[in-house]
Amino acid sequence: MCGTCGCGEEDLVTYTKPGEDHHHSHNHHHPHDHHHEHEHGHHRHEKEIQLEIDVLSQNNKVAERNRGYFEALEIMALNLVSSPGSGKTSLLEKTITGMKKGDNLYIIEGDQQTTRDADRINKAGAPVIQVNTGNGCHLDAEMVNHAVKELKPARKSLLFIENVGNLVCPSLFDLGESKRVVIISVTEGDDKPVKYPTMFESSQLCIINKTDLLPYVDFDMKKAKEYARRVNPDLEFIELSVKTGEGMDKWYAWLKKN
Ligand SMILES: Nc1nc2c(ncn2[C@@H]2O[C@H](COP(=O)(O)OP(=O)(O)OP(=O)(O)O)[C@@H](O)[C@H]2O)c(=O)[nH]1
Ligand SMILES: [Mg+2]
Repeated sequence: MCGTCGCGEEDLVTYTKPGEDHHHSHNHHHPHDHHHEHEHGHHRHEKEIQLEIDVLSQNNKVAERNRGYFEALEIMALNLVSSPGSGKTSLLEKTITGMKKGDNLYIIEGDQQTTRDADRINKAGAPVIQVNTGNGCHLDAEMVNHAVKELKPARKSLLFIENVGNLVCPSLFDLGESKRVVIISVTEGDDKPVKYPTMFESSQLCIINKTDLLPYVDFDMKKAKEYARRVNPDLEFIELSVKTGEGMDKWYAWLKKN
């Protein structure tokens, strides 16, 4: 899992709404335990595996509670995952300004540090909360649970959860989302789906962004989709450019039908 990245140091997690001071999350039960870090050998290995199982099963329990909450309020929660810089925040900014008024949008922003993305979303005009994961490389269900309680998304709203930019760890953590959307950009290379299969296996939609740059990069669209279908035959695709707006209509149509 992510035993080397330092994730799980819960004291470092903060929640911030633009214009408010951030606060730390305390008294928040989590089975992460870092005593094992100085142990070595076989014993450590077994303990680490057990720890991973515990962490993921605890996460799944909270994820199911989140899912129940979203279902009860008829909220569609989308978990946006990608490597850093594929254009998640840009897509959300454009979606906020591009969708009709009355479409209730709420955003949870996940990043290791800074409120830069939440500030961008705030400017674009949607309610947002920033979760800073400290050393962590992914959002977990408990963080989303906490953030949702503060954000209080309305009944029948659309909740976007922008995960920490990372193609590996976020794939393991169910947040209770209705759907998972993986975003790749054409500058990243067309072989990402086979190199990081878990993310593509666990997603329902793949957005291929920055198509305006296709003339300048070696990105084979057909190959990228073929690689992705190899790991997930049911994956849907939308090609778009947040920059030019080309393909954004397909994204809005997907949001409407789901
Ligand atoms: N050419 C081009 N650039 C884009 C497009 N979409 C986003 N960008 C640029 O890509 C860069 C990263 O965009 P962000 O929206 O910050 O990406 P992100 O996925 O939110 O990044 P992290 O939160 O750090 O993971 C910015 O400089 C954007 O302007 C696009 O469609 N075309
Ligand atoms: Mg971002």
